[in-house]
Amino acid sequence: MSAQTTTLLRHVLTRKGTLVPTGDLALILERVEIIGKRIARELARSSIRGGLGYTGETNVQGEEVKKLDEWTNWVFLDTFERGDPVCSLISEEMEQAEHRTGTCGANSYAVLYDPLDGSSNTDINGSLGTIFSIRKRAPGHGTAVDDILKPGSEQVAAGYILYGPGTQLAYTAGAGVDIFTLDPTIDQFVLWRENVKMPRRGATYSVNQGNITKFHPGVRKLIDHITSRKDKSTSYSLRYTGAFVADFHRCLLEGGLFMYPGEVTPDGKSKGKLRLMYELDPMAMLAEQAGGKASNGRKRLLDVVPAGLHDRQPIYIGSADEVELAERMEVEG
Ligand code: FBP
Repeated sequence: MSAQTTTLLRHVLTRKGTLVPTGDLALILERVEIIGKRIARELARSSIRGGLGYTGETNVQGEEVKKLDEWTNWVFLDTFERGDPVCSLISEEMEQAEHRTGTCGANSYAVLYDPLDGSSNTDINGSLGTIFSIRKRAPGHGTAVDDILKPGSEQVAAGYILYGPGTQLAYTAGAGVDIFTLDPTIDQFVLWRENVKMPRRGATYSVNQGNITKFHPGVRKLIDHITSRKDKSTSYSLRYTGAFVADFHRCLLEGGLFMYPGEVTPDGKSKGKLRLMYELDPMAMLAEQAGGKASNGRKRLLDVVPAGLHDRQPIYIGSADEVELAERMEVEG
């Protein structure tokens, strides 16, 4: 093993300027790392172990639950069984928060997560992800969550794991974005890129264009403009994997724009599909830490006050130039 190899734990313990004490951060990310390895291992063989398909249940989002959605949620609960300093777990797959009252000391945290992002890709061996957000808990909060229902700017750390040809983990704790690759020969997440900077402009956009008639006309105006091919700045290519984590990862490395606009409803309002607290806020923190931007089409995403644990918002995230262009085009009216 080369001396240059920096494992995730070593990196966290030596990182300066983080929003959360490195000791606490190390204890939490050590658990996240285990979760990533358990999920990556299972995804590699779930097709031959009856792990694909649906459970027959419907989740709090009103979506049919995939067996892997349920199993990956269980992996979080199981791995954070002894979760100190984490005392609350909030999941896309659970209506209520799960509290570990035994570990709610003065210095405790909540982990908000989407255990399996891109669920429509599970049965076609497509890219998948896990998204996590870490927030500090206020002392004496008990089982209430008021202290968590705050703007994303109050997160102390965030990240995701991408299950693709390789498994990669990206995180920020307020001191830049770092990416690690799971090296199966030593079963360790090893540092790949440090202090990643998102290019100010990209050449790709990601959107489910099949929904174009449901979006605000500003979205069509934006897409018509960036694909009008008048010059280099209007010659974007469409890339859409069906997994937010994978599309965001491309923006982080190569620039570009991911959007999941609001679907205009008869009352003229538009509500996005993606969930604010455990899908959008963590990615927005990563984007800003890498020099990119994130907006709900009207304002900075990290300033949005959640209406509830499972609140949804439209999202425009990626390179600063493209997000600013989307806002100027009034994509959400
Ligand atoms: P899940 O967390 O349930 O997978 O939902 C999120 C997601 O799958 C994103 O990863 C992806 O970008 C989007 O929904 C795809 O939605 P659609 O199929 O409507 O384009």
